Amino acid sequence: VVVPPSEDMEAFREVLRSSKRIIAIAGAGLSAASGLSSEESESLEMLTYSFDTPLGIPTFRGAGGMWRKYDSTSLATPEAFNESPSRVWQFYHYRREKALRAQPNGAHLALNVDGLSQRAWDSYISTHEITPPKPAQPRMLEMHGRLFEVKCTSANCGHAEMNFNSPICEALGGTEENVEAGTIEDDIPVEKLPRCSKCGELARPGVVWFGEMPQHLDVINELVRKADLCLVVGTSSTVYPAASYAYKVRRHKGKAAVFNLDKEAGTESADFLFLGPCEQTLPECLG
Ligand code: BJW
Ligand code: ZN
Repeated sequence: VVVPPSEDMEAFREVLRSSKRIIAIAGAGLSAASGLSSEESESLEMLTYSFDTPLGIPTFRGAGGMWRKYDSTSLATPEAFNESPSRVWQFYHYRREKALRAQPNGAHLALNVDGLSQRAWDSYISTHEITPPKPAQPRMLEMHGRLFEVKCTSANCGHAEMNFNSPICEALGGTEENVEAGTIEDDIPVEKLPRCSKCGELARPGVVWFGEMPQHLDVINELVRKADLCLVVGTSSTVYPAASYAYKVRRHKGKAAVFNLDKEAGTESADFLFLGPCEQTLPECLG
């Protein structure tokens, strides 16, 4: 018999209070509602409650997801990059520009996990004039890499660095509209795409594509093995190994709670389900 997950917030809070090792798996849905307004970010209060706008960062799957316009294997694989670095770079340039302009939302603040969470946290610290405790372990592990890292494609060099330039190179500037429209053209010569700052070879985004090894797996596996509560936030739970973590935590009698717009996403491995925008449900449940 499959027991449907509970939506009882009080029961969840009880589990939360008694849990000692909590992990959260955050997917693209965490930032889906992070809008483009900058004036609104001035006060933290506003920043936390003002992002029910449709202007956000597109997810991969689900309503408005990028994989509805594009085939994931034509953009997020090493083979796609070899075939057309121009096409793949246009996709990543578009996403960099979106992320650069986005503001953290209530879910980032509640979880304090990614680049946007760091900004929410920094803003919280400066508003409240507190010194944060040093975490024993890194707060966040970016297992699928970083949009703002740029890596050399030459095995001899391997240089990697963070790069927040907008645009990342002249030739990519202005190509965002095509990506949005679903019509990327393979028209940028490879010498005009981002190049390694050390050796001049072609550079690639520092993300993890299908078929590549996710990062920090040793630490992550250890955290999963010991976790007594697993929060699954804004992810379709379709990409492995991340999609298996909630199941693994439950297998050793830990609990799992899903925060998603879609009642089908990952809920076969959940004790709790909080259906709705995570920028609202997470602060409510964790706050
Ligand atoms: C909201 C919301 C709001 C919206 N509030 N919710 C068959 C079986 C098993 C595995 C495989 C298999 N065939 C191939 C594989 C392996 C493959 C895989 O899993 N493929 C599947 C498609 C089947 N995996 C890999 O290749 C991985 N590597 C690997 O396996 O290495 C070997 C290995 C062996 C043994 C052990 C360990 C490793 C690598 C995967 C790399 C994925 N890369 C990407 C791109 C990253 C770079 C970039 O940013 O472009 O990662 S693809 C993309 O999908 C991205 C994401 O991290 C990943 C998951 O997506 P996510 O985050 O779940 O987003 P969405 O869009 O799917 O979902 C958004 C959700 O949010 C939806 O549910 C919405 O409803 C919800 N939402 N707004 C709450 N406001
Ligand atoms: Zn190089």
